[in-house]
This record gives sequence, structure tokens and C-alpha cells, in this order.
Amino acid sequence: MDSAPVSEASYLPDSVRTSVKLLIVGHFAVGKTTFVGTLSEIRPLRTEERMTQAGAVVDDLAGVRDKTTTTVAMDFGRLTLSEQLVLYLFGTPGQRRFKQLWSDLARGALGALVLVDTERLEQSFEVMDLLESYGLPYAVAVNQFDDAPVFPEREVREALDLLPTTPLVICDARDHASSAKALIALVDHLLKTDQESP
Ligand SMILES: Nc1nc2c(ncn2[C@@H]2O[C@H](COP(=O)(O)OP(=O)(O)O)[C@@H](O)[C@H]2O)c(=O)[nH]1
Ligand SMILES: [Mg+2]
Repeated sequence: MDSAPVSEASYLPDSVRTSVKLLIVGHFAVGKTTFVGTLSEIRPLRTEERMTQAGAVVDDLAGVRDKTTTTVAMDFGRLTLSEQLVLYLFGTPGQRRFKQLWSDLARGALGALVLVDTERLEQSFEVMDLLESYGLPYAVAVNQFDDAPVFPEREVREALDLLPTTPLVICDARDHASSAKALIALVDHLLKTDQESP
């Protein structure tokens, strides 16, 4: 049993007025669990399982680095952005067989951060199509793996067919400041989109 003391950060201050649900999405092994773990101020809830040979039939493991566990339902974390604003982060699996789960997770979500890997950009289309079908605004963050190619922003935008208004940032999902910056790019985008809508 884990008997770590509950830290003060586990409790929300009374000043919090707004809570926002955000999805952290992307294809298999793009860094969603890492990202939520890096940013969450509470011990993130994870539903990881060891990957099995049986899963290899349904999950496309091509190009996946040394990964031995996979998220079977979702990751959940919390980040207090200011005294008034708290973000709830839902890491949402990108495997095709989890599409059903999306309709539940998308409910009440204000937007999504799409993590992408420059090694496998084409694998991000499926998840961006899903977001568009739910009408969820999103920002894109390249999770820059050490061994992945570095492309100029313009080329990534072109390859992903992004709208000029869709924010594109580069992050390292293992780094707190860099991941927070990516999330703030999304929050800024959502605030702008909200102001523009009638
Ligand atoms: N080098 C590097 N490795 C990363 C980064 N983000 C995640 N990883 C590793 O990539 C693997 C897949 O990450 P994970 O968070 O489980 O991906 P998920 O399937 O999207 O939840 C894990 O072994 C991570 O430790 C990153 O920014 N750089
Ligand atoms: Mg995961």
C-alpha cells in the first residue's frame, strides 16, 4: 500500500471559481501519460497495463520506442493555473479501438492539446479528425523526441494541414515549464475562440 501523506496541493483553495476540462490527445506512445504526469499537482490517476503480444495485433507498434505499458482507459491530472482557475487534464488514448470512449470524455471538454511526434506525423490525422467531428477547438504541440527529425514550423503546419489560427508549439513532455507553456498556448487559444464566437 502506498501511504504517502496527502500534500496540501491535493486540496483546492476556496478561491477557485472556474474549472476547465481539457483533453490531452494523440496517437499511441506520443507522450500523453508523460505529459499529464509532468503537469499534475496531484498524483495522476493512470490506467496503465503491461502491453501484451495480444495487443500487438490491434495496436500499431511501428516506430514506437521502448514502451512496455499502455494506457487502457485514460490519464487524469489536475493543474491549478491561478487562484481562480483549475484545469482538469484527461489524457485520452488515441488507439482506434478507444473511439467509443471519446464520446464520454469529450463531453464538457473545452478543448484539446494534440501531441504529435515528427517521426509519425501522419498518425495524428485520425485524432484531429475526431476532434473536428466533436467540434472541439485544439492546439498542437510537437513532443520533440531526441531521435526524431526537427522540421521548421511551416513544414509541420503544412504536413498536418493546420489552419493559420491553430497554435503550434514545441514541447518536451518530461519538462514542467515546457509542458505548461504548451497548455497555456491552448488556454489562450480557447479564450480567443470564445471571445470571437457570437
Ligand atoms: N525522449 C523523450 N521520451 C519521451 C518524451 N515523452 C515521452 N517519452 C517516452 O516515450 C514513451 C511513451 O510515452 P507515454 O507517455 O507512455 O505515451 P502515451 O502512449 O501517449 O501515453 C515513454 O517511454 C516515455 O518515457 C519526450 O519528450 N522525450
Ligand atoms: Mg498513455
